[in-house]
Amino acid sequence: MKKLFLLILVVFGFVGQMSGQFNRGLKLWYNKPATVWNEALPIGNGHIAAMVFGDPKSEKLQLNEGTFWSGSPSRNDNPDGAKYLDSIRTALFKGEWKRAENLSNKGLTAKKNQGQKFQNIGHLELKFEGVENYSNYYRELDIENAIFTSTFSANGIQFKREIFTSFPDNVIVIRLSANKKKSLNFSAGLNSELMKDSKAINAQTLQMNGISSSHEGVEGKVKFNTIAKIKNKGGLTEISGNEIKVKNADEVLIFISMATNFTNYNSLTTDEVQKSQSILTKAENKSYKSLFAAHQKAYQKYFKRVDFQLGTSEAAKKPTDERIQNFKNANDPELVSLYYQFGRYLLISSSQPGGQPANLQGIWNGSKNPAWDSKYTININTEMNYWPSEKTNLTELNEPLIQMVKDISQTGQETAKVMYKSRGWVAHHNTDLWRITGVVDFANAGQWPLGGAWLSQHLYDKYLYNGDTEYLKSVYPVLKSACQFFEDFLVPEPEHGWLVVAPSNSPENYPPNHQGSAITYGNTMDNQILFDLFTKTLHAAEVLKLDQDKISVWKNIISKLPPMQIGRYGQLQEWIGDWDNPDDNHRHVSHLYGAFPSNQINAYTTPELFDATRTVLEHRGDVSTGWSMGWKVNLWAKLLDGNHAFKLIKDQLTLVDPVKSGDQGGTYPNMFDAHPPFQIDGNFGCTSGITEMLLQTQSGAIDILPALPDDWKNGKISGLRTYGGFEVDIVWENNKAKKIRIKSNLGGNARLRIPNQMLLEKENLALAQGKNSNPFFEIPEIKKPLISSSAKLNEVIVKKTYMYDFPTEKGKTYILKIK
Ligand code: FUC
Repeated sequence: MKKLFLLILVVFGFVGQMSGQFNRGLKLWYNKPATVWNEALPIGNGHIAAMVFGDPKSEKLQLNEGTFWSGSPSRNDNPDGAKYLDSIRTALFKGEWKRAENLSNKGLTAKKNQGQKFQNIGHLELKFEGVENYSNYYRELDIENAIFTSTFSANGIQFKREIFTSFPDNVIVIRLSANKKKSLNFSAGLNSELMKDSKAINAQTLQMNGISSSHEGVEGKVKFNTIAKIKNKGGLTEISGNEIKVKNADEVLIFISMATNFTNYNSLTTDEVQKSQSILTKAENKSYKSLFAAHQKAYQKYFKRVDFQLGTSEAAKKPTDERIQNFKNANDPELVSLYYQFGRYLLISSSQPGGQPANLQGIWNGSKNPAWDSKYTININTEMNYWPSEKTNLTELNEPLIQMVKDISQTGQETAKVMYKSRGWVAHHNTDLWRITGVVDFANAGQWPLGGAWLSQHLYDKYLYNGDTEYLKSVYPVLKSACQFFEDFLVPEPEHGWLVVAPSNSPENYPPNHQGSAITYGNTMDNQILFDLFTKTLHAAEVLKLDQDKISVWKNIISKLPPMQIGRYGQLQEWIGDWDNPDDNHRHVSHLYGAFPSNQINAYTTPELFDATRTVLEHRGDVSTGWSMGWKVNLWAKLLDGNHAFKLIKDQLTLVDPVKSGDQGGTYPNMFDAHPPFQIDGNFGCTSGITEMLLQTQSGAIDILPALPDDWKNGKISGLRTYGGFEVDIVWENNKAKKIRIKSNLGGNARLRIPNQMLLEKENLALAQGKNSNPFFEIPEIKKPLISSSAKLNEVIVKKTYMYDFPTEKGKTYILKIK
């Protein structure tokens, strides 16, 4: 007892000394308020959200509602598509690239509507009196409890602000307090840069409503209603113009409720005023304590499933922005675990069942004209947003993505028919709230009909984690219909007769010497995605015992897809020809899709392709836009090179000026990923990548610590999920796995690849032999690559590992210990 007491004293004494605050491990904190958006801190519940600035004199909450987008129900298919398709293909197969591009721009690209934009609702501003000369300023975002807090003193009084977005009650709750009665004096107002009506409807209630922008020929019809209700203890409130004045209050609670008239992608029939009022009415009479307790419980249900510790160091005593600034040269392992968990925090806060999927900025956008409309770019960015969801134990958060894919599997049928005379459904490289599926922007970026095929695989992959055939049945029609499109759309190319996607591009890269056109056919990524789509759909049909007649059709298509090719520099070719330029450092590494997120390439069964993947990554270099670096963390992990993956994390955790724009990616002071500008995919990509360094599930086994950097000597992570329904905890010491805990949720063979020998409950383990009998770990059989006679390949040397098999029973937990 005495020892324990001493230990507690030491631990708390030490942490307390650090800053006067306890447990900073899961906090972003600063010693000054935010002056610009990329310093403000995000809170949200997947439906509504805010960026909190924390200025003592003028507190600002920039507000978002997930369904507040420009425009109204709309489509954007180019109706001329079917007339142009054949001539585009003819041009392509003759190598008339520019002509193919011109024809695509004319006949396939949307005529007007290039997709709508996610818009900012506006902001709540609280202007305080008597706090001009403040000191002892501190603000934090506590991601363990999903709450913002700021504290400061002025005139000898200590002030505190606590702000969170309640998950169960769907309101933003603000508590303002001070350690002396009658100290709170401020005025509160709602404002927006959009057309609006903002007023105080009584001395406690502010209301603002407005309508979204018209954009690219689509009339803005999304109406929003925002209510801020002020409840004061002590003092009084009064109307002052469009604002409310609060005088001499002891404590104030403010509730913000927001709603729009959006019902679904083709209807705007919700009564936004009634909805926002009823949300508010349900919440406003609850106590702060009970609101917070319910919020914390709902949030932690997700957040606490994964715990990650890499240890701490002196560097962690500094404010978060300084830590990011110092990261490259300091030993600050705790910043990695914080950044990792921040990614999970962001997904929990921006993607909740019943809401919209996380867009390019999650759910946080301070502008009416955000970059790339803050929509869904589905040639990498939206997919990347959801890379961490299954493996970091957040499976429920996929629901909005699944719903969106189901929606575009409907809207995309007309696109398939009108533009390509094909059955099934298709989506290109963007979609939005209205589920557009046509070609946007210009052919060199937009003419990529694989967006739906890629997204569909997230639906299947969820099944690999949960083994739930009822669930699989519910998404199977989407997969089948995606295949149906390509059954009709694929054409044989003239040289080998391979079935190819034409026209297409390899997202968003230009092959050299192609007349400045990116329009091509048979690109490596397209072939890889289709290989996965048909293979997965085929497996689904087998599991569900459906469409047996389709199996031979799909097998036949798979056999006619182009194989992967290794070009003259030993590189995995991006295109059908050996056209790659080794000096090209384009941010997209589309053809490496086969290595990650797919599992067509790995060290054990496809060493040549593994080596060719590494060659591409070396050619492309490390530093790039935020999301590109996030992808590369995953790729270096898949290449089993933890030190290189860690180098990329250092590149990504480079502080970027919150105001200036540039072309170098990194991290803003508020830990948001900088493309630049802010784009959330980099956050999610890196969280996924760190997981891949510690645990992989795609190479036929559960790979323990496959890419552990030398610097991460000791650590532990718990609650990760793998294919086949396993949940895994790992403790490592001196770069060796010390203890592994595996919970089996589905039963079946557990095959583990581990860097050192281990015992199962003190018993020796059988070394694995042959194919893994667990069907969820099946590695697809791909065609042998074609290799250029000029290519010099390197031998693939993999660190020694031990591969064990042991049978598991559903519901049981197994402990492995170092031998
Ligand atoms: C794609 C990328 C850009 C950016 C945009 C939202 O076009 O090539 O880098 O991420 O999406």
